[in-house]
Amino acid sequence: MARIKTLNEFILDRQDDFPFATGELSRLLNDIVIASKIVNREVNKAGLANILGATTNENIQGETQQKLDVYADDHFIAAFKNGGEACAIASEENDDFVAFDNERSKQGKYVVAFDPLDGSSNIDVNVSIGTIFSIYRRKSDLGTLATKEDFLQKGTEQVAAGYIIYGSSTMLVYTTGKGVNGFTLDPSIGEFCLSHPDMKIPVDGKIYSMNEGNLAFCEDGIKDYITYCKEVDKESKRPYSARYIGSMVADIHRNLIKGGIFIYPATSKAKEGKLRLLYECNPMAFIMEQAGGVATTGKKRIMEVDSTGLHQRVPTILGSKNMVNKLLSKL
Ligand code: P6P
Repeated sequence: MARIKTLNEFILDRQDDFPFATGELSRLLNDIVIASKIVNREVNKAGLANILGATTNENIQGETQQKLDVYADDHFIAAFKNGGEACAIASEENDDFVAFDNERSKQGKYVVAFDPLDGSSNIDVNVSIGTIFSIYRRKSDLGTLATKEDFLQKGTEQVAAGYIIYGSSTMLVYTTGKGVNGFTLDPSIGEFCLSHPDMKIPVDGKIYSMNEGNLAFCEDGIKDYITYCKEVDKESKRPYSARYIGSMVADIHRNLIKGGIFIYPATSKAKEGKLRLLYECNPMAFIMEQAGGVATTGKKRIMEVDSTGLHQRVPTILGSKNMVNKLLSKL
């Protein structure tokens, strides 16, 4: 039986991937691991604890905050603040970024943007949800308070990105620019263990993921592509399957493994689409490209989009190369 490799061992083994690495990024990734285990514990028993349901608060998106959202946000922020490797964070649940004003954190080399619990509208119906994170080197000087410019970097500047999916099992999938690796949490030992080494998205697929309720408000090229997916080919085989969970982490994770395309485009109601560049689209784009897929706004590579705001939205098309290229041919 092959020896189990834990995420901690994997991170340490790969530390040499970073020239002049002195372990800070490894420790930052471990901070994420710790927080994800705490969140996982609560997500798994959300139905029992009085942690289900929504608070009376709204986040900057105008979305009602689910109690687990707030719980996850608090614990990830605490992990980053106590870990000392990050000098600041930006979160979907916080209007502005949070610069940690203590001497140790001000020496932190990194900033982290994250969505603590993406897909949270699915919490009460027991559908998979996830955490998405994106890590940048700070631009501001060590020893000073972080600035907003530390976050307003192109996706190509990310040093690491990943997600945790709280589903039938809990997995952590991440990249540091040297491929994508997936780890499954073994509850019996409380460790994430390497289960999906060197993940690659199939170059083609038969799954398209889109909220077709928005189709009437999309440009004709998107409509044409969805029509193409539904056309019965000459052998009258059913060409494609529609799979849409409404939880980005779950939809992307499935397509990463099986092949597919995820589409959240601009509409006449939302000119820049719905998904956020900083803590949803850029990290997922980094993962997708590192796994051999394509990540585009329909006009340009997502990771080349200029970052102009913490909660900036972009049209999002992610997935198997051949499927994305087919869609792009119709735009
Ligand atoms: P819609 C969840 O709220 C989220 O941010 C993503 O996880 C998901 O892909 C998308 O929004 C779903 O949006 O409009 O289809 O409900």
